Amino acid sequence: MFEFSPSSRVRRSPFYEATLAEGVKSFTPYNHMMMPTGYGDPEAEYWRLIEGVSQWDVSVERQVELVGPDAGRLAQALSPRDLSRCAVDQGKYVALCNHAGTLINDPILLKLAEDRYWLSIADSNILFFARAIAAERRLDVEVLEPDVSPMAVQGPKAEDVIASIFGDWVRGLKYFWFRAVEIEGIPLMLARSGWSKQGGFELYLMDGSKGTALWNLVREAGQPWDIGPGNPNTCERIESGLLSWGGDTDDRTNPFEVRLGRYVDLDLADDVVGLAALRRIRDEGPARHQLGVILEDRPQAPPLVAWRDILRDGRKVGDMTNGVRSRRLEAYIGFALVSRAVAAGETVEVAWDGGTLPGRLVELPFL
Ligand code: THG
Repeated sequence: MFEFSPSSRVRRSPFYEATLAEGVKSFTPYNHMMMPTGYGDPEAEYWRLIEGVSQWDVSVERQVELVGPDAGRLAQALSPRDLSRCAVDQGKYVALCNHAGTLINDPILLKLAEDRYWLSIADSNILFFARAIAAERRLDVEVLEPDVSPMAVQGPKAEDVIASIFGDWVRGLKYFWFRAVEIEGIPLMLARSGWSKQGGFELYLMDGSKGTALWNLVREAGQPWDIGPGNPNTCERIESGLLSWGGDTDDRTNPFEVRLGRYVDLDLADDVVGLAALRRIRDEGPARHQLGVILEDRPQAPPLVAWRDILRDGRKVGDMTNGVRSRRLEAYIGFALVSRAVAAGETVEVAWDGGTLPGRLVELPFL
């Protein structure tokens, strides 16, 4: 094997030292940082998320902060989702698009104040994009990346752990809502969110020098519930139907193709970036849609690392964009981004080892 060359272009997480101490075994690059992807026991890490509580370094989910008198105007210009009723302390999932209506990121938007927002982004450069839109429109707003690094606490026991640290009020926190808190001198934003369907919270650390302190505080508080390290879990997120931007999307994917149409409000003003294109796509009908695919007679095959052709009657109708052996379904499953001429219930062929395997299309999510 080869080694990873450290560089100042690839930034360290504030939780880096803590994850080393936990025995992290692998990383993946994301937003010019390294995200932990395993601690050496995938089986235990999966079941800890499904049945217990898991602690994740997701500092790679960087924040793009919009601050100033026109922050709200810029947030709405970037978001084809109506933000007019988004309250301070509320978050919303948004499908950021370019002028062609192509999905360029799928962040959680957090409204911190009337003049201050964070976009908690997936793996693409929204800082440059937001600055360009702001400048072209002569908006009075600053766009910057603040010193903010999320840690996720996920799983059915996450609420007990977080309540034991911050108090029982956290049990009443609504999905994607958040509150500023401080614990042992560590400033953070506590949100109910996270990239799993097992429930949980995200702690947005607002002082990068306190990463180890925060990690250890949560780790200690979680001991009664057997907390342990984990990371965004490929198997769980595929079972749960969560989108991975850049993994399940390509350079022509629009929100309607990947089940994000319900976050697009076509009645918004024309100056929302991409809205005209999105109206046209809606009228014409998107080319593809996203389904699940189950490879019945397979495999202990490893997770997919590249898209595979999906065929019907020998002709390509789309792509399998991810794949994993589901531990709960005991089958090999993945997402299919396929022509709308193909529907759930149909059988297709998936390109595999020079031949094909039969696959059954189903609606998402699997579980
Ligand atoms: N947390 C934070 N930042 C993030 C992510 C996160 N940035 C990158 C990436 N994840 C953004 N993408 C997603 C994708 C899906 C969800 C959250 C962020 C998600 N979706 C739910 C669903 O699809 O069922 C709920 C959507 C809804 O009800 O509005 O949670 O995880 N900080």
